[in-house]
Amino acid sequence: MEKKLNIEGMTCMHCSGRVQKYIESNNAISNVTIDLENKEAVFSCDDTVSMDTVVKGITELGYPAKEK
Ligand SMILES: [Cu+2]
Repeated sequence: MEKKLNIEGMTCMHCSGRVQKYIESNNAISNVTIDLENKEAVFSCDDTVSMDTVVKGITELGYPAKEK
């Protein structure tokens, strides 16, 4: 299924790259796209993925995230 997150605090390609790397480190997630301008991450995942964990992990990187 496709998921969308709202992610605050990304100011440049470096930030979006960090977030992208983090999300891609989850093997159950694919097709990760980060939209810096719209503060959005879109990706595909199966239902084994805990969105709470993903959201918390991104937030702990310094980019407050929430599910859209
Ligand atoms: Cu940055």
